[in-house]
Amino acid sequence: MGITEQTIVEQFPFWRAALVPRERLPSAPVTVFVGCGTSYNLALALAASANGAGIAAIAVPAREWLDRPAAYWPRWQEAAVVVLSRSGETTETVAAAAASRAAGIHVTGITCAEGSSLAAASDRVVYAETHPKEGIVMTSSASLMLLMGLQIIGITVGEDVVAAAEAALQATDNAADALIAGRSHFVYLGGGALYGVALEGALKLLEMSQTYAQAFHPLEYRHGPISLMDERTVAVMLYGDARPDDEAVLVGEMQQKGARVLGFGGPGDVSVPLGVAPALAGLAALPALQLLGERVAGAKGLDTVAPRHLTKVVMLASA
Ligand code: F1P
Repeated sequence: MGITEQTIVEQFPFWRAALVPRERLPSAPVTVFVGCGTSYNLALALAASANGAGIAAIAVPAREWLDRPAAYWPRWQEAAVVVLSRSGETTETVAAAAASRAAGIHVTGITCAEGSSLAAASDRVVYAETHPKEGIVMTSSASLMLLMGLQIIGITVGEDVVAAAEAALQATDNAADALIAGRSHFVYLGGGALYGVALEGALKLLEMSQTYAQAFHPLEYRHGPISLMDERTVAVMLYGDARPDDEAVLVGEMQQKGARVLGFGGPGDVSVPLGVAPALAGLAALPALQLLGERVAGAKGLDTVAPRHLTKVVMLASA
C-alpha cells in the first residue's frame, strides 16, 4: 500500500480523536467560509450546511475575499469569517484571515497545523491532528476539517458517522477496479452541501490521477455537459434528500448513454448505502471519493505521493 492510500484508509482513528465538544460559531449577519483548493471545496460544503442549520453563510475563495469582499457580500465588514487551511500557511488564505481581522471581523481558523500563521491570525483556532504521513494530496485533513466545520455549525458528528464512512470506503474499494476499468472521463454530481463534496471528489481524482474530472449540481448535468457522456464515463452520484427520485432518473439516462454509475445513497451500477442523516452524507462519502482517486491513479501506474505540478503549500512572494 502506498503512502497516500495509507493516509486514506488509516484516517478514522483521527476522526474519533476529533469527536470532542466544540464551541459554536459566533452569530453574525453572514458567516463567510474561506479557503483555497480543497479547503475552498470544504468551505462550499460548509456554507451550504450552515444555511441548512439556519446560519446564513456563503463560501468565497481566499484571494477573492482578500481582493473584492464587497462582490460577495455588500456589508462585508459585518461578517464573521471561518478560514480553512490544512497547512495554515497558504499565502492567500493567511492574508485573507489577517485582512479580515484588521477590518474588525471575527476570524475562526480551522486547521491541522496548530502553530501555523493562520492560527496566529485567528481569534479562535479549531484544530485536529491529521495523519502524520499525509503529503501533497489532502486526504485525512480534508475529512477532519469538514468534520470540525460541521461541529462548530452545531451538527453532531458521532461514532455512527465514522463507522458509515469506513463501510462506504470498503464498499467502494471492493467495486472500484471493475467500475473504472477502461474509463477515462469522470463526473461527480451533488447538490447543496454535496456540491462542494462533488467538487472535492473531482479535484482529488484530477490531482491524483491526472484524469479530467468535472463536478455539477445533479440536474444541471442535462443542460449541456451530458453531451460528453459515453462508454468512457464513470459518474458518481451523491444522492441528496430533496429530489432523489429525479436524480435516479438522471442516473438511468446516464447508464443508457454508456456511463457506469457509482451511487452513494441511491441506485447505480454500484450502490453504496450511507445510512446517515442527510447533513452528514458528504462527510461519510468523502474517504471513498479519495480512494477512488487513488485507484484510478493506480490503474494508470501513477504515483500519488508526487502529483505533477503540485506542492503541499502554495506560498507566494506577496499576497
Ligand atoms: C490548500 C491547497 C490544497 C491543494 C494543493 C495546494 O492547502 O490548495 O488544497 O491540494 O496542495 O494547497 P491548505 O491551505 O489547506 O493548506
